Amino acid sequence: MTLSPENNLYTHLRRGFGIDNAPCLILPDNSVITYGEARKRIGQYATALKQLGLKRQDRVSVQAEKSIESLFLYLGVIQAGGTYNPLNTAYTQSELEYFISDAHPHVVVCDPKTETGTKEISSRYNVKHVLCLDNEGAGSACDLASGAESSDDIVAANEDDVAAIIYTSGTTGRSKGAMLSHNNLISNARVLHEYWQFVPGDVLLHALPIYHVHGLFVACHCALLNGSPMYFMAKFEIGKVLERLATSTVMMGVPTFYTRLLSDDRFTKELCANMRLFISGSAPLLAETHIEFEQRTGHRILERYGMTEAGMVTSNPYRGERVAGTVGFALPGVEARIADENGKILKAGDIGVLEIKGPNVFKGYRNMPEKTAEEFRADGYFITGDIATMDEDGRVSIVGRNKDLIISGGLNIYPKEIETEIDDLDGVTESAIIGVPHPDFGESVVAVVVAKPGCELLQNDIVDPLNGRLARFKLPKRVFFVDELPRNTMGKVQKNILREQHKDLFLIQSS
Ligand code: MCA
Ligand code: AMP
Repeated sequence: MTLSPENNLYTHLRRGFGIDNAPCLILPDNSVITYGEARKRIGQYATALKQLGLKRQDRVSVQAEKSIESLFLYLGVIQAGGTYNPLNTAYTQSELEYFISDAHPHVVVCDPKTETGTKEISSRYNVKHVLCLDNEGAGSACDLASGAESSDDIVAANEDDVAAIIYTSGTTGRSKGAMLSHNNLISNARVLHEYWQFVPGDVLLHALPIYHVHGLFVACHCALLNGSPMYFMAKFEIGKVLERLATSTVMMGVPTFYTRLLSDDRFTKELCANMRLFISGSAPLLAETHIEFEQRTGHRILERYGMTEAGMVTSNPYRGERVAGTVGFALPGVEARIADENGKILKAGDIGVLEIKGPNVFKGYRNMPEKTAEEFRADGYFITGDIATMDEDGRVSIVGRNKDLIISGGLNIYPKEIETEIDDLDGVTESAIIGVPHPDFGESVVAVVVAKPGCELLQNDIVDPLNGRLARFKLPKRVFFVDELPRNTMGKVQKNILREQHKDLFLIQSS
């Protein structure tokens, strides 16, 4: 293992950067940040962080809205050899406390609105510096960078130094910090850039959040490696996305982006004339969405599959058949197999758990060596927890999940975390959280609650106390009260029965 700037992710991204006056980011008001300006600004963040004493692999935890400054901050952390830890802006202060206690960051960057609370939490964990960035990219972090000299020096790294920690919710209630190395991110970025055939002239429409693998790594790294401009939007707003489509060539999105586009009459084939690629992932894309999209636009959405722990794993081909309801083939360098629960490898066509191996697979969960070990086979394959099948040619279809997980609008929600909070409420005996089909979010959260005898509870008695403890996207959209939960002979709650009972809840309401 050698320490070298060559092993730093930023070295590779910067080699892809366009010439200094080429556009890098195009903002909603049409102002343009060039690659030269971006490089200079990133170099200022790198210097500022080093002046704060940031050392190789020190963590910088960031809970800030998407802006050009938060993107430059990310790249500045990488250039400075630090470890970037983005946090969903919807997380509450009580959720934030856990992340700070676990990541033990050197620097925390938050929104000015939460500065007081974040400083209080940070002081309990000896965080050295708390800085701010607002949704316009203004604040003390930005000021600090503005006052620093820009440097082009890239800090030497080992290829398995941790470049990023991304928290994924845990099935036991505690979130796990997936540690992604420089090499994990470099290898995945390179493969995707080539597999999806990025070409000069590409323009990426970027409407995803940048606190997750999809928006931060998959989307930004492809564009930066290609030296392409990105239409950089704070969030997915249908009107703004429609405005930019005519001059974009590539869009990446969660299935909700595509269903929202389809439900808008202004979304036409003509508007997509310049587009070469629509990519979907993070949650299953319904085959009917794929078909309707092709009928409306002539484009076949390219569906791919990935996870925080491994970046992108499989993809439908760029040229060749993109089959609705499948996630395509293991990406070059990635090995995939289907196994039963004991690890016995199954044959083509059988249904089992998808296991994967490759340079994209993470180093482990921070501070959780046992949990990490449980999720790997002895021969190094990572057990994804997704139920899948693979045909003779290696094409993979995801058919379910072996983990109790809800994916709502591309965001993962672990029922256990919500059940634990509800079960603690006065008047509650127990609860079950299920995901049911939802026309906009794909799946939506529903609570089924057993009240204590004699307790009359209403939906608000359950949802209101969770507000402030859990991010709002996790809150149940509906609550049902029952006398008892259905259980099998082993005493396990039969969530499949509850899901079946409520499967039309949102579909009927919306029609
Ligand atoms: C917002 N809300 C949600 C969600 N988002 N509720 C359930 N599920 C959601 N995903 C709630 C808010 O709490 C709020 O409720 C209300 O909806 C409006 O909030 P707003 O922010 O205006 O919502 P939106 O703009 O309509 O956002 C929906 C969205 C967004 C565009 C689907 O959630 C989104 O951009 N999702 C993408 C997430 C993503 O990047 N996932 C990739 C993870 P209230 O009013 O009650 O407060 S990476 C990954 O999964 C792997 C690696 C992979 O394969 O990619
Ligand atoms: P995350 O933990 O946020 O990284 O989410 C990863 C999970 O999202 C995977 O384990 C899958 O369950 C799911 N996922 C991602 N892409 C797809 C897809 N194209 N089809 C079905 N599920 C997907």
